[in-house]
Amino acid sequence: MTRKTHQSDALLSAAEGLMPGGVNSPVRAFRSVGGNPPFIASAHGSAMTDVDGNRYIDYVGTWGPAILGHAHPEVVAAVSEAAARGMSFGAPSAAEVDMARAVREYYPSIEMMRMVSSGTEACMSAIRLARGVTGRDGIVKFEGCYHGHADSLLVKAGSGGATFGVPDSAGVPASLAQHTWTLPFNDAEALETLFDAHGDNLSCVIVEPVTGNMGVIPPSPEFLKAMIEVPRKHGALLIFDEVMTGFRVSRGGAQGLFGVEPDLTCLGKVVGGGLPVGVYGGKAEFMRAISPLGPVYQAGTLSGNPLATAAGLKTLEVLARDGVFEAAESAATRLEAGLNRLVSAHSIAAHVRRVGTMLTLFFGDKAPQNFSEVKQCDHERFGEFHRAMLDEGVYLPPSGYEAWFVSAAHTDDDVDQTLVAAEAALTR
Ligand code: KE4
Repeated sequence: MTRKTHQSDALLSAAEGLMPGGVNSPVRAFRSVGGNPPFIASAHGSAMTDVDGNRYIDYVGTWGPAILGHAHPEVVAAVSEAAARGMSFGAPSAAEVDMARAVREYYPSIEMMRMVSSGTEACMSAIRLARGVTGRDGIVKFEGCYHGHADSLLVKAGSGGATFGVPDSAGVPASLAQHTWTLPFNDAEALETLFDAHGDNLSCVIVEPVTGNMGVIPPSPEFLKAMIEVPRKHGALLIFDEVMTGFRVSRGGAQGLFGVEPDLTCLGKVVGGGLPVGVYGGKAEFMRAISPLGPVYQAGTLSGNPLATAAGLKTLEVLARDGVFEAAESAATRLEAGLNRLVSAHSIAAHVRRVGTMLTLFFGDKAPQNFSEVKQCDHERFGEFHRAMLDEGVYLPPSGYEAWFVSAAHTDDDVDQTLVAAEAALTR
C-alpha cells in the first residue's frame, strides 16, 4: 500500500523549525526506525487517522493510557462535563477524594498518595521521599529501565561492575549521578552484592517490576524475591515504578499479578486516561513525610486538577467492569499466538514476550532477559518491520525497545488484520 504522506511531511518540516526534532517527546520522531512520523488528526477505539487520511490499527495507545481505546464515549463525556465546571481550581475538590479511593481499591499497598502531572514527577517525588525518610543519598535502578527524565534517573552504570553511576544525558551533574547505582535487570546476585557493600547509603531501589522500556521482560522468580527482600534487609525502600505496568499487566499492576507489596508505587498513563496524571504513594508512615505534613517538599499547580481527574476516574470506573480488562488481555493473547505462529511458520529468529495487555516482538535468537541482551537484538530488522507495518496500516511503537499496547477496543478482526499485515511485512 503506498501511503500518502504529503500533509504529514509538510507539518514535520514546519514543526522541525519550531520544536527539537519537530516533536514534543523524542521517541515520536521515529529516529530509531527511520521514515517520517505521521501527524495524527484523530483517534477512536483501536484506530488512529493521520492528516493524510491514512487509518492505522494502533498499538501505541499513546504509550499506554488508552487501555479502553481512544476517545471512549464515557470518558469524553466525563471530561466535557468537568470542563464546563472549570478546568482547574488550585484548591481541593471532591473528585480527588474519589480518585484516591479508586486508586487504593486497585492498589491496597497505596495507603496514602499524592497526585502529580506525569510519571516523571511521580518517580522524582518517590525517590526524594525515599531519600528524605532514610537520610541516605544512594538510589538503585536497573539498566534499560526508564523512570522519566529527573536528573538522578538519567544515569547509567559506571565503567566496570557496580561502580557508581555516570550521567546518561548532558546536563546531569556527575556529582549527582554518582549517587545512582545501576545494575543489570534480573540479576539477584548483583543486587545482594551491592547492598552488602553499600547498603548503609542506599535509600531505595526503583524498578519497572515488568520492564516495558527495553521491551517486555518479566522478572525471574529469584530477582523478584531479591527485590522484595534485599532492600528491606538494609532499611531501604522498594519503589515499584508501575507507570507503565499499572492497570496493564493486570488491573492491580505487577504487584497485583505477583502478590507482592512494594513500599512505594508510582503510577501514570492509564491512571489519567490520556490526560496528564501521575500518582505516587504507599505506606502512610512514609507518605506522612510529605509536605505539608512532613519535611519532604513536593508541589504542583495542576496536580489533581478536576479535568485530568475526571478522565482518570472514569477510565478506572470503566476498567473495573467485568470483561473490560479481560477483552484487552484476550486480544493481546490472540496477537501473541498469531505472531508466534508466523515466526515459526516462516522460521524467523524472533520472540514474543507478553505480560497482560503489553507485549514486544524481539528480533533475535532468544528472548532477552536484560538490557545487554535486548541490545543484541536485530533493531535494523525491527525498523524495516515497523516501516512495512505502517504501510500496511498498523501503527507500532517506533522502537524495538518499547512495549506494544493492546486495548479493550481491539477486536478479533483488528488482530487478524494485524497478523495479515505482519505476515506480509515479515516475508517482504
Ligand atoms: P512520563 O513523565 O512520560 O509521563 O512518564 C515517565 C515514565 C516513568 N516510568 C515508566 C515505567 C515509563 O514508561 C515512563 C514513560 N514511558 C515512555 C514510553 N517508553 C513515554 C513515551 C515518551 O517518552 O514519549
